[in-house]
Amino acid sequence: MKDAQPRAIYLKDYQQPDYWIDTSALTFELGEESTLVTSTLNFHLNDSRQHDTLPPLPLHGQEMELVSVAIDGEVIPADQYQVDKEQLVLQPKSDRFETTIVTRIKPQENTSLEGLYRSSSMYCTQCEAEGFRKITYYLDRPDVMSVFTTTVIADKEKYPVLLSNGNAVDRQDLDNGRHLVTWNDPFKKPAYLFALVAGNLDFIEDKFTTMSGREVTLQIFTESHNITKCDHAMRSLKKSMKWDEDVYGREYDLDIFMIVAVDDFNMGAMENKGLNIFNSSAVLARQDTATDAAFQRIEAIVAHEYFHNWSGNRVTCRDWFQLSLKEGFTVFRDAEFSADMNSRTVKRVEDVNLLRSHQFVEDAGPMAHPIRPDSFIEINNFYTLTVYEKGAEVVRMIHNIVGKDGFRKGTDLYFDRHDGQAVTTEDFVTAMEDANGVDLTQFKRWYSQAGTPVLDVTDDYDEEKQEYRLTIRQSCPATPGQKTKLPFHIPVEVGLLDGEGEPMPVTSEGKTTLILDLKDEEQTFVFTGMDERPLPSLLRGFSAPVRLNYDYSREELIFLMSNDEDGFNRWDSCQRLAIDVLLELVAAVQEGRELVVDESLINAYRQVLSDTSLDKAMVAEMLNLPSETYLAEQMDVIDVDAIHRAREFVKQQVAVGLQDQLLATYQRLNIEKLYRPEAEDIAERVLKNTCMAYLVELDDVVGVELAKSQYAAATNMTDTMAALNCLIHATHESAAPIVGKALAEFAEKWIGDNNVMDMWFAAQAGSPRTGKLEKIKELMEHKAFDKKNPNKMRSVVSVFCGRNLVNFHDLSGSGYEFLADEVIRVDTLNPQLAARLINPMTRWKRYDEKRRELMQKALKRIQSHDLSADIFEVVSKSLA
Ligand code: 7MK
Ligand code: ZN
Repeated sequence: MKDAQPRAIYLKDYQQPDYWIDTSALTFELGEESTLVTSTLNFHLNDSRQHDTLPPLPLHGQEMELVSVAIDGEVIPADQYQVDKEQLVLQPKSDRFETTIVTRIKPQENTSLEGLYRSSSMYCTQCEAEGFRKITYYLDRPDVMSVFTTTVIADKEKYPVLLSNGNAVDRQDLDNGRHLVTWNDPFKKPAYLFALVAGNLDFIEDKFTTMSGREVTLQIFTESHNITKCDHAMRSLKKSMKWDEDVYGREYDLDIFMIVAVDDFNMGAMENKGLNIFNSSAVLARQDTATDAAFQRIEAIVAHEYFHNWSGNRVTCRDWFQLSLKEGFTVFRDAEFSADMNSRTVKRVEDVNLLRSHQFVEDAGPMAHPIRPDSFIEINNFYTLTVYEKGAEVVRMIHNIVGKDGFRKGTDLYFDRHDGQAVTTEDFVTAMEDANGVDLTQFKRWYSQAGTPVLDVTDDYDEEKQEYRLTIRQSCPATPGQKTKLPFHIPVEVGLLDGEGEPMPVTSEGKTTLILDLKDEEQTFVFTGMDERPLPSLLRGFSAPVRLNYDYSREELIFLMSNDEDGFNRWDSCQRLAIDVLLELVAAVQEGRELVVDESLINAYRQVLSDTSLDKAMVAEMLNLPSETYLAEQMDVIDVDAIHRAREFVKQQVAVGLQDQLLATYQRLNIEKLYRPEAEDIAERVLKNTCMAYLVELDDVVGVELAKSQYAAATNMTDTMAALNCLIHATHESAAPIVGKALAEFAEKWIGDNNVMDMWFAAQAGSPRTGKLEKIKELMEHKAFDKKNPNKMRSVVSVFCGRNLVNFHDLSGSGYEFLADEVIRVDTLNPQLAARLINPMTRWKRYDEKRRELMQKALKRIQSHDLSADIFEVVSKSLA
């Protein structure tokens, strides 16, 4: 343990600061040995706070050397301020004053990738949430907003490109081969949105004319060897700018918008004002280097960061407990954008899959928290699926409650009312209420209560009265610190199908779908004039982030699958059927019974494959068996081996049962075509490759031959990776020699491309057959591997521990010891990365006794080290 145990911070303790900052002028002298930062800040006293005398001014600051402090031009002697590892405390003598603080930092030694650091040949920053305090002493909190002017000085030959937020207002050549660029950002912003980049970078440029006719310059910067991979991000940016004007009436506000790609980055990307910094994996794409999934992810992330310019930057968060204010809202915005650009139902299915297989797990684990947490030890641990994805679901529910036009009225009021302010989730909901005249008091419990609500639905039909009654009971399991919960306001969208599969009217106007507002613990909804017993289609479009139980028979699920007018529920019925069949087989494996796959699943899949009215991407989604992670979620005691056996068995039986149809579908779709990363073409590829993945399950060369030829002929990375993955997973003996050769050739060809090599690493680390622990360790010694790089670590360690369940959970405990070693090593370099890596071990209570003990032991070993606040919080909450 560290000398002092990290302490929790509480939302209820929020207070405004005693001083505000009006302007921040920063000068960076980037040198080989160290970087000198000169900061000149103009403060004024916050009059809305009570003071008898002028309060002290504590400024955040970490890991830097204080060179000098002056107030209003007078140097302050060291006995007139206090400085320790976390802060510098000054004593102001008037209610308006200017500080000039000089600090020295060493970006080249900064491995945390927070603050100012180096990534390959360049300098870059990441300040959200609290990284700015590693650059200079400051009021590093989001409610302190000021106008920034930034001057960057560096060697002109090594760092010809010098960037910061806003508009470039000065450029000069200096002595000793150095040069200077000054940037001014006229919009007040908190320090977490500050950015600086210096390097020898190439860029592509384009223009966008805004709705009011202003011309904006768009630039994307990368190291020169990646410059041919920026076009897709540029197209995505222009689409995003147009969409935010069309759908939200939001226009861009500076003359220039820049994106920079860096290889070493903890997250996907960052919305710094006018200067977004991206993980290279979230920008760079060319048909031969990136898969369709990567193209779509890039489009979504570019949009997400761009949309933050309004939902996050123009209107920001008062404190970090409000993180979901900007993140939940912005994820909702980017999801709607992706739905409009591609297939709406497919996007919904992908998002619900992510929520159910990962966010639900988080909500049921030791780190469970409401979308607006009450407390945290380390804020970096709260950039979670709960804050982001569940947060977006909560915004979506508001959207559905007030309707599309009502939502737009609400956002117009919110942006208008709060432009230039740092606000709370409460303010967001109030704007929605005020614009629509609705009362969301009960609804707001979604912000304060953690855990995934459960809906138990029963029904009955009274033939005489021609009445159908749906009874819904809600409950929510206890979560840390919240034993009991009050009922939520849950919008449950439902429809009813008659015996022919036709939709029945459910409202007096004859509509066939309706939102039921569930507000009590138990409510019964009565439908009259029902001349036959209907089959209910429940929670259409996944209208609320809940688990829903209704006792469907397999026949009913198949019926819904082919007849429901709600596309999402057609998919969901198929999933429910597959889960039902799979869990039955898991039990059979555990009891040593013979394994037999219910023919009804195979018949259902046959029907899906031949349904030409369905979007091909939907067919692929329906044929996708639920992941091992999601199946694990459904069990009281997780049995990874039984889950794996059962799932492999079903895959193989589906392949046997549908062999001809799978092959025919593959051949029909495997045609030479110009590559376009557009929804229709992507759908064809994904369905083709799904069929191939089944065919390699056969005890036959046919699948292996297909994969081999596709691998040889592929002209895009989607087809290349799909074929490589099929070869890796194939069980037939003919695959082994081919896969070794393919992997070697692949590495030789792509050794210089970081993002492509990440896929090569992940493909091997995630395979139950090739990805044994020995292989994992070997991959980490590969010359293209970098033990400090987050993308590399995730592609091997996180993929192994999170997806390769049978090997990670090996009964020897070797997987747990390996992860503990890595967490301990990484924690000294990059605590944020370490905290993400440890995640799979935090769920130890869900496993059998032997594994529980082994994981607990590994966690305790981690706990015995000198830990960062990040790992301290995760480990202590997990063991509690
Ligand atoms: C997404 C914060 C940033 C986790 C998921 C992102 C981060 C963490 C991108 C970093 C973001 N503000 O835009 O939300
Ligand atoms: Zn974001």
